[in-house]
Amino acid sequence: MADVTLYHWEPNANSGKPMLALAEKGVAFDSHYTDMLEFDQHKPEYLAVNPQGTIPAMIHGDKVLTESTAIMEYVDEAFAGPPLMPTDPRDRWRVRWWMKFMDQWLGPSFSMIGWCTFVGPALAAKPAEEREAMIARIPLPERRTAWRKAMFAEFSEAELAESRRRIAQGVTMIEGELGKRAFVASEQYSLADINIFNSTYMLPVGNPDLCSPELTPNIWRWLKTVYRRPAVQRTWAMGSGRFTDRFNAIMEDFG
Ligand SMILES: N[C@@H](CCC(=O)N[C@@H](CS)C(=O)NCC(=O)O)C(=O)O
Repeated sequence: MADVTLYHWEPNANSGKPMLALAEKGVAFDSHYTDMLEFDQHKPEYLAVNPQGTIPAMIHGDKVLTESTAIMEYVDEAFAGPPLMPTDPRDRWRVRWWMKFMDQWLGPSFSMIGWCTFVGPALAAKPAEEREAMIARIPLPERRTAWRKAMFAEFSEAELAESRRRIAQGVTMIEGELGKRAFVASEQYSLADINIFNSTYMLPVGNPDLCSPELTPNIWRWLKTVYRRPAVQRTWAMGSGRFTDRFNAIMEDFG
């Protein structure tokens, strides 16, 4: 046992990043499912691990590690197993370029649309005072703002339109890269693929107008290849299936 504990939600977005990296490396970990919709990430037990109140967080021995992309890089360097960074400097640059692009520019747009279409509505049935109390417990002011917008449907049309624009542009860019090589950043599977896959596998479900075998054949090939990796299958078995079941069904239909 590698003495690793991971606090995570479903195997997608930021939580899915260290989950998939650990699985690729063959590192067993103690899984703490932290239910975002129950606001487990703002409860005192979790704030004692990560005072910022965001998931994921990983404990390795006596070290507490936060920030999903930085955790993946740590996992790749700290454990044996197949390397998740290429060796060529330009390929390594490309991995870092895409992870920065995802974390700073495209990922937040996927997140905004997800919060608006899934997270907010999932909590809408709770009385307004209960939702206010949940918001009051959030440690970071910017997260309080985001949660308020999600829970009270306050994202503006302009914000949503910008997120949709970024997602459409991001899909075009990823499709272009995957036309040049087997994986996003190099000929080998890397942290960039893990990062991008976690935010894009729902595209065929939520945005069939942007991502389909006909519209984005390169993304489709890559989605199928990544989906079939044993590490992905093992990791997805750890989730509730809330998101992944719908993608599984599409993969079965289209093969
Ligand atoms: N930059 C952080 C962001 C973490 C983050 O925002 N995680 C989301 C889940 S994908 C979260 O904790 N949301 C719940 C909240 O903000 O209360 C990372 O990459 O780890």
